[in-house]
Amino acid sequence: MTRAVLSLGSNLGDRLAHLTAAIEKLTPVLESVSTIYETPPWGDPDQPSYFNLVALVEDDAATARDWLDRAQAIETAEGRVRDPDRRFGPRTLDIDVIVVFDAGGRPVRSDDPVLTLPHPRAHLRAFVLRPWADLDPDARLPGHGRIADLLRAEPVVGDVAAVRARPDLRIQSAG
Ligand code: PH2
Ligand code: MG
Ligand code: MG
Repeated sequence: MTRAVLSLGSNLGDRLAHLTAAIEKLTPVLESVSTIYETPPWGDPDQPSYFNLVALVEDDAATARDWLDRAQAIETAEGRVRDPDRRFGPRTLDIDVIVVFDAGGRPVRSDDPVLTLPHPRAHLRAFVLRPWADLDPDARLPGHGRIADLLRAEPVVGDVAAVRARPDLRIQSAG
């Protein structure tokens, strides 16, 4: 059994529909899913706000690479088009693999630029940490410590107030 923490985001088109479609596709491996948060765009301010959530997934034998391949297949199905000139630009659906835990519960470490694990910027992103804390306030980001502590620390603490829970938005899961 391997487990992964996935960060999902959408800020183009029907944001709720893209997230809903992604969660439906993940249903067979889905352990839990956070509330949706509406979040200001990070890194490239000239774009609409995002809907972000975090999902915990688990599967018998999925490798870290398998989780990335699944994430990218779902992005493609939701019409993701990559703009090489706007690394942090708008997107219909983004699914980032934040951490993978191997069968022994140990975090997988990788410095492969295609899939760096744990995700090298997750500890700086309120839009990842805040929904993750909903699911597991005691969770730890390997190399950085407890999520709850990261949310209170510089430089994230200033961004947390702008990350707004949207409990009015519900993912209607078919499963
Ligand atoms: N993703 C990005 C760039 N900026 N900002 C927010 N709020 N949420 C995101 O998911 C996001 C972003 C690139 O992946
Ligand atoms: Mg991303
Ligand atoms: Mg991505």
